[in-house]
Amino acid sequence: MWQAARATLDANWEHDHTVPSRTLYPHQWSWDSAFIAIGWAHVRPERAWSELSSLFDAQWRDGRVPHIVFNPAAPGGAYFPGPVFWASTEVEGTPPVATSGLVQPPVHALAAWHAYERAPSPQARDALRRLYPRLVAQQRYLRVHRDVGGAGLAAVVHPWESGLDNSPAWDDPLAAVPAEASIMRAYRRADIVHAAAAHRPTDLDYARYVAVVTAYRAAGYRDEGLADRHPFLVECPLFNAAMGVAEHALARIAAEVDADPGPHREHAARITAAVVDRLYDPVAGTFRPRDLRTGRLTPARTVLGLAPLILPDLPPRQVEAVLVEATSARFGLAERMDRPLPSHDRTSADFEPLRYWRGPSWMNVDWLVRRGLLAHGQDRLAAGLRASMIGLAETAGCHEYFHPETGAGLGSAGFGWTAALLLDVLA
Ligand code: 9WN
Repeated sequence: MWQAARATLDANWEHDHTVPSRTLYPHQWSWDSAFIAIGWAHVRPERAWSELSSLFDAQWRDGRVPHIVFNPAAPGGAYFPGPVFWASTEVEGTPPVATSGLVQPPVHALAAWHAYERAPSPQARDALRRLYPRLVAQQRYLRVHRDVGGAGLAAVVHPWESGLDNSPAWDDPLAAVPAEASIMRAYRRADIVHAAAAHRPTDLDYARYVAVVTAYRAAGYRDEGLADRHPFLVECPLFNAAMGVAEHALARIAAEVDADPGPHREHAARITAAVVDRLYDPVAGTFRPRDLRTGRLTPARTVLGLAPLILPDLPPRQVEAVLVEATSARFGLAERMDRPLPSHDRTSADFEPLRYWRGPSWMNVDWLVRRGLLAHGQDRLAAGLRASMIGLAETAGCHEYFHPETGAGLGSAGFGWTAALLLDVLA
């Protein structure tokens, strides 16, 4: 399995970064690169640093790290929406390379710290030192420009920013986005050439995705005044938990590169308090995204609700609640798991075992939840989840996602973060 995972990373390596998959995703993706760097640290540490630094070379002047960095050598039309659609190079303060204008969950500081811990060396410390101010700028962008709700959390302005694109968590806020027929006719999806349409978001989802980007792009991807004009604004538990964990990781990195960890500890404490205050639903006993257009928590109970467990300073009451939710019939976490961890409540009527983030099991979410379990001393549950992750790859290979009942491989074969995180749990 180690060799197969390593071979997958090698096959997806592209001069200075790793593509998520050769078929579906021929460019560089932001949070994929973070997870992938953790895997590279085990086998070729210099590639872990190349992975992260090539991504941050595309950082915008305002600090945002784009969710896609386009490879100019990839064939045009290989991915939709491509560079022409985003038109990033027409915007001031952007790098010469074409990128998207959105971000993804900020798991990069955590990844950089893990990559360093797994393969410490003078070269790695230099790479960490160079990355540190860029990671700080990434956090500052989210803290300052994206605090649309004014409570110390970052808002995502598009479902793609959550990384869990078509999660049922976004159904309510997305339903309010107009998706005119004209938009639906103006583009051709590339994803359903490579993957079964039944395993991907629907055409209506795509129409709305395009409509939301179009609104953001029309405003030059500026964040001022989002609350008054933008059709999709949500505070996501996973995204904000990642932002909090990033500050914990930055405190450790700061200590290693002779910077001051103090401000990072302060930011971390504030983010955890805001995640609990804004996103914890005491009635349901889980975390939910807050829709800033309505002010309400969104109704679906998805795996996003478990993500705040990665915060090492999550208060005991919320830790307990997440454990109850995770071990319930909805998610089935156990010391011996009989089925994989699903991305959505498997008892819910809209659970779809084949469709992307609406049911299937994903290795990166497993890895984050496992980290959270370890952070809170739940070693036996963490071991159960680790065994489940290994079992998935053992039977199905390094697929993009997995059937949440049978464990069959779904989406793209030879998927980067599956291989990388498998290496990490095997090590
Ligand atoms: C849109 C690359 C990315 C992941 C996301 C996943 C999927 C893209 C798409 O693929 O999103 O960003 O085209 O579906 O949802 O989490 O980073 O692997």
